[in-house]
Amino acid sequence: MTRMISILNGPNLNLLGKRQPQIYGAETLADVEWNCRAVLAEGFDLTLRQSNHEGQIIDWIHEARETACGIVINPGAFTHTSIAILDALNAFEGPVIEVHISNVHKRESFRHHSYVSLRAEGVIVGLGIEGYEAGVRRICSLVTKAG
Ligand code: DHK
Repeated sequence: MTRMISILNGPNLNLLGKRQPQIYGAETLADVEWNCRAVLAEGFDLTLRQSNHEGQIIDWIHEARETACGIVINPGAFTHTSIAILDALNAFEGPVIEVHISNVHKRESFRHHSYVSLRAEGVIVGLGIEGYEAGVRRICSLVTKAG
């Protein structure tokens, strides 16, 4: 049976490739999906989605309880504000990897705290969109090891 990885993206990441390319780079979410598909282990598949709405992201995390073996999530600015997304992730049983394209620790202090990090098995920051590929690899490895 194919195991699904859910890649979730929060607000403003629909503009990836267009907004502040000096911070977030020139590549788009379509590039992220393409690159992540290239590193999938055998027997795994993925979906990549983005929403500007907190409730939609929460609904997708709930859906993942039934459909996904792991979650790679870049919650955008909700990282720093959303206890509700943390609670939803706490209701998901598989591994969670948190990704930030930029090095949030080099930026404003309000970006240094993450609610999601309280739940995530791993946190990847500042690797550009390669962070998503690292997240997908890690989910494949953790899920395979868990059997
Ligand atoms: C993306 C955002 O939209 C910001 O709100 C976060 C994150 C950082 C990123 O680096 O991918 O603070």
